[in-house]
Amino acid sequence: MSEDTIFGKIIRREIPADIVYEDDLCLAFKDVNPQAPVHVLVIPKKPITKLADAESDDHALMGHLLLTVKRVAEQLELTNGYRVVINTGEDGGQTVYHLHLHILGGRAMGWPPG
Ligand code: DGP
Repeated sequence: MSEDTIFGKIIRREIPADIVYEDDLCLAFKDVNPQAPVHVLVIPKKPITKLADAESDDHALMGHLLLTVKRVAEQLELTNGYRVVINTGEDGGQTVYHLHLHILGGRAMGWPPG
């Protein structure tokens, strides 16, 4: 489990966020520093620090997060495609240590990533 983060405060509604989807297990909200016309984060309510710390008990939750990405992308009408990113640890460029999946869309993405 992680230390509390800014995302924990968003889950508890202690700070505002532009929430686009919520269910019992996860929350999706707009990134405060968007890198594309559509940039949404999907996070588990369980405070898993990072992908590398997910455990076998989290199997169903991890699948739920991916299917939630699909659901939110449909809701946001990203019919031409989108990119899903999980930054993990220091070299992965992770800055908030509460697992999150970035959904980036609304423009063509480049490759390789920086
Ligand atoms: P990462 O670098 O993968 O850890 O991405 C963290 C993302 O979280 C980054 O794109 C900016 C976003 N972020 C940080 N603080 C806040 C916040 O308070 N509100 C929202 N909506 N997004 C935040």
